Amino acid sequence: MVSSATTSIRSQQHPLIHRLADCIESVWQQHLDLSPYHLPEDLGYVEGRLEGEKLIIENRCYQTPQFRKLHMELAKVGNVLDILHCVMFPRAEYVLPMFGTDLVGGRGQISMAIADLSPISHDRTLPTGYQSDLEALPAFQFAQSRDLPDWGNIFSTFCVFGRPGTPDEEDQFLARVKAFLEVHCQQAIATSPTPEHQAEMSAGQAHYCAKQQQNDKTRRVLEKAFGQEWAERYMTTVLFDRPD
Ligand code: BLA
Repeated sequence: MVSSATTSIRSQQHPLIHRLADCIESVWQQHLDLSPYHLPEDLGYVEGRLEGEKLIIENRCYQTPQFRKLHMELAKVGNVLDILHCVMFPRAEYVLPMFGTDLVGGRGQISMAIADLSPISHDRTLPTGYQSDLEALPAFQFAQSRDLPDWGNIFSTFCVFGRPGTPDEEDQFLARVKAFLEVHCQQAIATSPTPEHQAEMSAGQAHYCAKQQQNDKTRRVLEKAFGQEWAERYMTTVLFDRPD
């Protein structure tokens, strides 16, 4: 296993992943006041092997006044698997939902794409500003949509989940994620901190992370390449760490 700084692997990934990675960073830069967020030294850039193929993981991480961590991960297993994973973790003093997206593809085709703004407040509803902004977006679901696994009851009714079947659906998915990000950034910067909600939001975020840690498909890829202990550490400290 080697760790080092490197240039982005997105130029070697599926075009939809490359475009989404660029889109996420440009919306963040345009709307938010980004500061560096330091991951554990050995987990920023990681190489391993999976079934004879080289696995590369590249992480980008920032923090802002509203978000304790903005994390985007790009991963590549030879030419067989391309992954984009991104989560925006709010600071618990802010009543904000969790943004998350995950794209999995390989051999020129995206097989699964998901994006959501997931409520984590006690009543499991999105703040009213989000609700009205999201309801105003044009309807969109993949023609090949999928049912969520059991742990996926954390996602909202606005969740988009399935397989993009055409270039047009890829474009629509990209536009939807961009709209989620823009709504999220605009709502977040207009939100004032309310320390009285801190315990509730912290518990909600911990619950979201605990559910995501139940994703056996992610865990299996990481376990096969790096072993069980490493996968557990990575899932609980980098992908879905709970707030303090
Ligand atoms: C599914 N995630 C998957 C799959 C793989 C990964 C291989 C199966 C694809 C399929 O069913 O077609 C792998 N994802 C990874 C790996 C990483 C990763 C290795 O991020 C990181 C190194 N997952 C998230 C986030 C969401 C998410 C933020 O990381 C949602 C906001 C969802 N991924 C998600 C869901 C599935 C999935 C719902 C389908 C799970 C299932 O069908 O059981």
